[in-house]
Amino acid sequence: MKTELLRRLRNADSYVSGQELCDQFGVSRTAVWKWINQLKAEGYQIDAVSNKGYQITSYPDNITASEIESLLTEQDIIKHVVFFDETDSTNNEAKRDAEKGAKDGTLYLTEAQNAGRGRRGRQWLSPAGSGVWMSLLLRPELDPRFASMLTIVTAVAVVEAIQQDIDVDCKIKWPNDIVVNKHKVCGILTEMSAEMEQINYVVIGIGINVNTEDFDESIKDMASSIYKETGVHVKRSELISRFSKSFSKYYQKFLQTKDLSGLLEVYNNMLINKNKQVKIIDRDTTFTAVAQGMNELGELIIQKEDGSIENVVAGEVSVRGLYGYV
Ligand code: BTX
Repeated sequence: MKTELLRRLRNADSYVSGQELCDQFGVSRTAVWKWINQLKAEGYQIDAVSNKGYQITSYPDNITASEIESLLTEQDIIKHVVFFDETDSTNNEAKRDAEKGAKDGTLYLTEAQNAGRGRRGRQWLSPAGSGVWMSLLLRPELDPRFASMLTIVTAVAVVEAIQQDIDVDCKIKWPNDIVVNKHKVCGILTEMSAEMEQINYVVIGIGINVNTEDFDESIKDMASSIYKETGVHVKRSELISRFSKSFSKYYQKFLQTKDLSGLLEVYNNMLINKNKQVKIIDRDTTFTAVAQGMNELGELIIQKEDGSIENVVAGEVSVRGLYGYV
């Protein structure tokens, strides 16, 4: 009921009368009043005027389940939100729940992670109150070979969600680091459980440094936040809602084609490496090439110094700028 009340007040142009709320939800005025007080305690400023009713005048930077769910519509990929004040890792939460049968479209979200994970066993620092640390559980009918492409779909949706709200030059470092002014503001970790030809579930973990002001010594040279780079405080719930809408759009395209052709142009326009010289770091060699763009399989097309064209695969090589991370 809290979600529905929040949605009703959020979507109203002006005051909503107490009586209307009682009728809509089939509860007493005292019950409505209690829910209003709960919202106030969570930081929503609500104007209550006799004979007029209630109106929200200011929203806190909350990422509770009811806050996120009140922003979703039928078209959203996110159907249900599970929120934690703190957890080890939302990817772990999603995987634990998936094993117990949790549904496609469930989002796991937390204020802080004490064991946030990056790729290949790396750590993802996830302090309280300033970031979006979330994992989306999906159960696509898809050959497991294609699952890693979901990371690319996610990267495009995150960039679109960030750029819809603020004027910022947000880019993707192939395959899926999201950077602003050459600093990493978001990382994505996709994990999967599958049989030979069928996916049981995919968990897409997304960490976005949104309003972070200070970074740990170990990452402060390469990491940054949207706030640090732009001076703009972004409401995290609205960012998540925009992400959900963008992701839903590109995910539908992806499921139709089972490759990245539907978002190739968008992705390549976001690619910071495009037409730039990069260092390709292979298991036993490092060489310089020009990155030409990504193909529909998610591979990076490069032109080597001898003029030959090659496609390199994420996971087998990594890419750096000539003079640093980007
Ligand atoms: P990655 O392996 O590309 O990045 C990890 C590396 O990034 C670390 O080794 C460190 O150098 C740097 N790093 C650590 N924390 C941060 C940070 N907050 N901002 C910028 N750089 C950082 C990227 O892995 C995948 C990250 C996914 C994180 C999400 S959060 C929700 C979900 N739960 C979970 O445990 N992981 C995912």
